[in-house]
Amino acid sequence: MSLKLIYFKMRALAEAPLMLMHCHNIEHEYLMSWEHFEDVWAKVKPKIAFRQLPMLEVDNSTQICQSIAILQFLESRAGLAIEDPIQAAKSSAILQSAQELFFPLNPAVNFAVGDNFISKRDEMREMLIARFADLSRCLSENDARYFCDDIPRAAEFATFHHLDLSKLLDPTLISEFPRLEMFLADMQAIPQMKDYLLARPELIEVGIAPKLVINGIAHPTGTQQT
Ligand SMILES: N[C@@H](CCC(=O)N[C@@H](CS)C(=O)NCC(=O)O)C(=O)O
Repeated sequence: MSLKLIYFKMRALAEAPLMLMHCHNIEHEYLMSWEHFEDVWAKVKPKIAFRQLPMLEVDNSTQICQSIAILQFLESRAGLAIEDPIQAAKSSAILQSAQELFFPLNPAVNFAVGDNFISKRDEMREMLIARFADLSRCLSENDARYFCDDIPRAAEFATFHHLDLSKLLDPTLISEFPRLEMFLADMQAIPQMKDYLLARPELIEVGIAPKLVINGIAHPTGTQQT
């Protein structure tokens, strides 16, 4: 089965699928929208099921959109799906709750600058702290390393991404939650995760002029080829 994940120059909704594929040895290609479609986003957008990316293309034919659907498909592909319906529902609830952190956290870190960045950061603080407290409580409720057991699944990769990204918004937020810090450390200690985090494009100049450093060249974040 061939898998192509299509996205843009952003550190956002492709992170969790990429981490899951790296950590669970799922072969894949990661392509920018303009590489895959050979056209500008404005022309591609109307042809995509929900007019947004990421999208996972399976065997050059089936297109899976919506990041949660992509993650759940990859989870099942990796043989990670939880059989017990109660545990599966719990894991799904955590995945959805983590993904709700996407907005406004991810756009702010990837795109907001100057006073706009500062005001967005301050406005979302209370919401982030409340959701971080929820996630921390879910982790503390069992004796396992992660939310259900000691296996990192979609819920864990999505949570990792948003918590990790929050450090670029305000590194003090996460430091109020030692259980979440421990979770991040456990995830970072997974050998393939370490490799992925070291190799991925660095996101620089957050809040000033955000750029991703791809193959040594700093590119402004966005949906356009540069
Ligand atoms: N609910 C969607 C949200 C996808 C989304 O917001 N994608 C943004 C990039 S992060 C996008 O495609 N932006 C370009 C556009 O809307 O034209 C998901 O989880 O996949």
